[in-house]
Amino acid sequence: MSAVRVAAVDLGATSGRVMSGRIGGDRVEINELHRFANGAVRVRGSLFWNAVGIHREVLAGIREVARTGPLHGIGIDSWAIDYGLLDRDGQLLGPVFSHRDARVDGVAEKVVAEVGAAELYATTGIQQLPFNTLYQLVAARGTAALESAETMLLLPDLLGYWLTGAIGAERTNASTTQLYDVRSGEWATDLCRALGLPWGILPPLRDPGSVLGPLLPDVAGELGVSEGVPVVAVGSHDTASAVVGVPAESSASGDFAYISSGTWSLVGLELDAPVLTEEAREADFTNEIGVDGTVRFLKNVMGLWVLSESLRSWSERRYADVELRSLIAAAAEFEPLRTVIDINDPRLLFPSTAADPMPERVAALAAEAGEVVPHSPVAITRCIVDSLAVAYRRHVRSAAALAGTSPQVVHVVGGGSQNEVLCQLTADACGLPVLAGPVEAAALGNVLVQGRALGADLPDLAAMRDLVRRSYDVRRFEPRDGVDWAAAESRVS
Ligand code: LFR
Repeated sequence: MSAVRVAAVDLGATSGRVMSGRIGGDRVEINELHRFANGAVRVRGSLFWNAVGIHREVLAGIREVARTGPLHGIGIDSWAIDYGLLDRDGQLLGPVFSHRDARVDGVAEKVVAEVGAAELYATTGIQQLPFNTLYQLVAARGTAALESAETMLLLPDLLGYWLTGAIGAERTNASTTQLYDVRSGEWATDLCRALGLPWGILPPLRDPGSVLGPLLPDVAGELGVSEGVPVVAVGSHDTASAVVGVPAESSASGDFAYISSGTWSLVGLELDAPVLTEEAREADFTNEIGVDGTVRFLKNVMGLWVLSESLRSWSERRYADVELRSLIAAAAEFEPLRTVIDINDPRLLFPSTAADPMPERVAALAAEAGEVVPHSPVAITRCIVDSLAVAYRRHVRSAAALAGTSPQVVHVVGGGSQNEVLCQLTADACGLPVLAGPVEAAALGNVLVQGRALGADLPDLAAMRDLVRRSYDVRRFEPRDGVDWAAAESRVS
């Protein structure tokens, strides 16, 4: 068939991007045509996303893709978990909360006391993150917005609704909410009932690759594009799209480990069935749904957030020489594993503020753990990358043990794949080769799933990954000896 050209919207916590993606001539190509800054905004003590502003930027990006060539489809992926509520007229009911808002403090513990951790895991198979949609909804119980809500839409579904008028919940993202029954593939309505949540607000599920519908006539008019342009449900969870874009040679269950590395690091395996054992629950692994019915068996690791929030804090305090590249370069020369901390400590979750800066939190965690306390930006940066590598080692190994597989390679995709120092440390820590890239794996996954829906000959994930391998180079990092990572791991509880 002739080439397919689509708009891929990929939204991250700190930036949004709209790419043109083209599949044709045995290659997939993407071009970033629009990028905008994103971030949560604090209003009267709460943290919100500017959803309407994001919609405006999405429109600007699609317009740019349409201006520069044919437009056959549109797909949207973003971070997971956060949602908007619609009233019975289909209007947004209040602002969209960020999962880093403190309203969820203590809620998970209450829910676990009510329904039991084992029951919760047996149904949903989801890691206990304090901000899961389930806990956000429980925190919102009794609020005017939740009481008058007709529909809950996760962010990419909300943006898709504004483009097409179609209501639904794309499955890869729905599976992250802890409101989804991973065994039956339906919403966990019994769990909602038990917690007094209005389960009727959960919209019908849809599969990645299905079509939401054509653009609404007024949207098409505003964009100056044909009304027939379809919006395709891609793996709308950015991690699901990123895993599609992993250039693995074998797509057999559990054959490769991946780290989708950005604000968060998602560390795990692609499997063909969930792992819901007691051991998996104790290790607190998540079973999210991937494209084509796969399971993303992974662990959320706090990721480069800790470093980017530290950088923000230093630059607000006008420290000299806190530019990322030079800090990372200096950190590479710094004493290895001098300080390691539990990089998933919940105290690192919330944005850095002048009153409670991120670098000081890192230092406090080190002090609490009896580690050498890092003070300088270089020492703190080294502590963060070492601690990330220790976490990657632990989770790659336990994912493999829990799933009974032995991956021989770790693919690192996303923005963090450009951090060569961290990639090398990851190879060293895991004792496995790291293949780094592509940076834009999520956008590629988005384009590939759209491409297939629009007729490209990509029968399965293996075919999609072949195309990525043919189109993008990866960098290989071999594991080096000489540092005792096992001992470092045992220093972190
Ligand atoms: C990554 C990600 C993670 C999710 C976190 C919060 O961008 O989507 O998978 O746990 O953001 O939504």
